[in-house]
Amino acid sequence: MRTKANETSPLEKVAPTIKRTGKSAAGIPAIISTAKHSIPNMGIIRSVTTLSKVNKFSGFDCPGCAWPDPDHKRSFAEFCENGAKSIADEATKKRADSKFWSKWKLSELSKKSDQWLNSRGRITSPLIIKEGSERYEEISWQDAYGLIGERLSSIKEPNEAIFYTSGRTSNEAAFLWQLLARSIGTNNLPDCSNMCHESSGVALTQSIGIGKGTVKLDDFEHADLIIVVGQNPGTNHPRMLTALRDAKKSGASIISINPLIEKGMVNFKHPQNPFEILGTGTNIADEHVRVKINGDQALFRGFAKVLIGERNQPSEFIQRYTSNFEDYKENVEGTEWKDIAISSGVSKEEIVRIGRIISKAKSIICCWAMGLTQHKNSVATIQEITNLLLIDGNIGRKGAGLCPVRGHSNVQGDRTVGINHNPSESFQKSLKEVFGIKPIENSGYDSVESVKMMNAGKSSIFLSMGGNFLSAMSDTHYTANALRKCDLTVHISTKPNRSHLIPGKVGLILPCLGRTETDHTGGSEQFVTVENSMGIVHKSVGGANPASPDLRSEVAIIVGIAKSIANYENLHDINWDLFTEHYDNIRQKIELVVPGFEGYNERCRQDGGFYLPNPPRDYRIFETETGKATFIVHNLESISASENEYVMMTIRSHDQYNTTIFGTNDRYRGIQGGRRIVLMSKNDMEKGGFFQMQLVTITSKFKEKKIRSEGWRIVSYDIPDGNVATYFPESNVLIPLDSVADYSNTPTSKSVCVSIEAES
Ligand SMILES: Nc1nc2c(c(=O)[nH]1)N[C@H]1C(S)=C(S)[C@@H](COP(=O)(O)OP(=O)(O)OC[C@H]3O[C@@H](n4cnc5c(=O)[nH]c(N)nc54)[C@H](O)[C@@H]3O)O[C@H]1N2
Ligand SMILES: Nc1nc2c(c(=O)[nH]1)N[C@H]1C(S)=C(S)[C@@H](COP(=O)(O)OP(=O)(O)OC[C@H]3O[C@@H](n4cnc5c(=O)[nH]c(N)nc54)[C@H](O)[C@@H]3O)O[C@H]1N2
Ligand SMILES: [Mo]
Repeated sequence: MRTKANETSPLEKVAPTIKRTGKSAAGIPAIISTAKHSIPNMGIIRSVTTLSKVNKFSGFDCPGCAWPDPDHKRSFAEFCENGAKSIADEATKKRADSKFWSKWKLSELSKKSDQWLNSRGRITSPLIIKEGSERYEEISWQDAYGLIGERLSSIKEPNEAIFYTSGRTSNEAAFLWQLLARSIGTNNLPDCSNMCHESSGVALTQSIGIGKGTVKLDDFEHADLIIVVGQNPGTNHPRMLTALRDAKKSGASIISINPLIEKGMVNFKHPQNPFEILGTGTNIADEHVRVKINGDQALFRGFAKVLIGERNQPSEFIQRYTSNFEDYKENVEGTEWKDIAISSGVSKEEIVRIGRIISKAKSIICCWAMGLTQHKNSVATIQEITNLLLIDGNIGRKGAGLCPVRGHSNVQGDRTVGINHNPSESFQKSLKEVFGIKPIENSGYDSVESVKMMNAGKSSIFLSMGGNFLSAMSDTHYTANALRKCDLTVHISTKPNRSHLIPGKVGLILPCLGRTETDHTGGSEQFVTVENSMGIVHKSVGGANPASPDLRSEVAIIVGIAKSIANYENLHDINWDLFTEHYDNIRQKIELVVPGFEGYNERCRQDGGFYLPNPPRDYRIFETETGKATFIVHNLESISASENEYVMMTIRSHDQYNTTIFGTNDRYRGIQGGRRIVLMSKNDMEKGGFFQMQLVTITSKFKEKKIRSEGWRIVSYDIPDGNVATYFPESNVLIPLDSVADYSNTPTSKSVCVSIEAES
């Protein structure tokens, strides 16, 4: 038996310090921070050459986020502080080589922090941890493929295997990954999207017939009102602040809806514009609505009440393009202001005041991210917002539309090319025509179901294309249990993370090339393609030398695995070698299977790439059941904690990329040197008898289940009473696996009922 490894980062011994924050976001501190993270990792020359290639027509796509690049004009430095951190993290000169892995027992490694683990550097060669062994050791690529092939060939039922995907994976690799899974006979393709924008996809598909947003970057310059809900762009999509600033210059107003006043929305100084850095910066948000956690459905119902009250009759758009308006209207009119105010935490007067601003606006864009998607009623909330925009036809015209802002840089592309546990009939039909793969009747497991199935012993092989499933998923201890029960876990990764420390009986780590690196698979220089948040597919080509000669591309690894599997008929009918000869051959197949990719190889080589079709945006065509955009009606809901309990959201600090921790500071929120903190209002601190930096234990409650987590510290913060905030991934231990969003099954990472007690 292997010694049990710690499933989370260790407790922190020292309390963080609180610093007064500056008046504006970005500016000089952002430049200093970029240099601080880039130079120690990459050195000066590599920093300048690598960073100069980010988001250029001839360079690589920033792995930081999915915000689009300008269609035409691109500056010398088309990246942001946090993009630079992600790039430096991948292009680091440090190495977690096989000597490192053979030196440490897993149980010892697991006592180190997530930040320490990641900062060991790039993984350089394939590794195996054998049954009962305490350490990883080197293995050859051929032996690793052979082992995976042998295990996949010997399963009795295809659903015993699970193929997870994180959202950095290119279109080419993602397409082959799903092809591999489906040729074995399973739709078990959970992905990070299940924990991220799944609720947006489900909601929008029902309402407007496409699971994506309906705006282009250019629309921002033509909008007269932009609403940013449940999103912290200053940290997570800094380049979006440039678009917001430019929109303001063209006359748009901006409303931010968030329990927190996030710094980036207050004042922004463009780090690449010397006049702005020295000047006073731009105030981004004209209005801030301090909604309480999960109060958005009610809030948007309130706005709708104002709009519907001010319109005499349904617009031409409603009559021509939508269905179910009368139902919706009745529902809105029948909702009491009292209920709206209680559920949203915002007064009727304030909602009416903001509602009138919305009512007057001619073209509205609404942007959102995780603050909306990770609650029980997320799908209902996003449909409520869609309804509001439909009232005045704010979809399918210039300067207006829905804008779910994606996270991982290719999470949207992965879905487009088939990473979906629940594929459409037409997708499976095309796979049959092109590859002869029989459509699989049942949907596969999403992330939550995968954990259940591994725990139940029904799935025993977990293969992961990137990501850090253990730390990203809810209910960390239960998820760890699931992974430990597997016969085989395989992680195709660039950097060490905690998932590697909780292998199955046998565990493999297969190191791959990252975005920044050159890829010579098949003997010539290859590039990959990605799709950003606004449906633009474009190429990405790395320029740096690979971190180790022993790395392989994600594409090459998938082909290596596929070729080592013995007994699947569908799989053997596919000429896998074709794909590693040249990636154009993969793109040709994608073009045959996925609509909208006509002339893929030619069009992706054009500067800036090409837009995928988006019928609601381009033609006001809504491919829903009724053929119209649908006002979908839900009962009003919001989470409420009982007396002496709090509703907790789990958010990102400024120094992390999801589960990758770059540092322990959250500059914009003024927290330095620690992550195990609970943001709490002054009132709640007084009421609960807590003092600043007090050590507390948090207990979450969901149905019958209670989970305790120790070693957190209270930090006084401007947050609505009754609400608290902690950082993920540390707080994922507290989110019960069964606490999920209706319809999308996304863990409710922003709605957790907790009690908090002082530690003695
Ligand atoms: N630097 C950096 N960039 C990133 C990432 C990263 O970790 N680091 N992650 C990437 C990924 S995968 C994603 S999905 C995105 C995430 O980008 P965000 O969604 O901006 O990330 P979160 O920190 O989860 O922030 C959620 C925001 O929603 C607010 N919020 C929470 N609950 C509610 C609510 O009920 N209502 C409202 N109105 N607001 C609420 C919080 O106060 C916070 O401002 O960023 C991407 N970009
Ligand atoms: N409580 C809570 N939990 C959350 C969230 C939350 O807000 N709160 N947010 C959720 C969201 S929005 C998301 S998207 C998920 C993120 O879930 P994941 O996508 O699974 O997690 P990441 O932290 O992005 O994955 C980081 C790892 O990816 C690997 N990696 C990096 N680049 C590459 C590459 O180019 N190729 C390959 N093969 N591997 C690479 C590295 O080894 C690194 O350690 O987490 C979710 N979990
Ligand atoms: Mo995400």
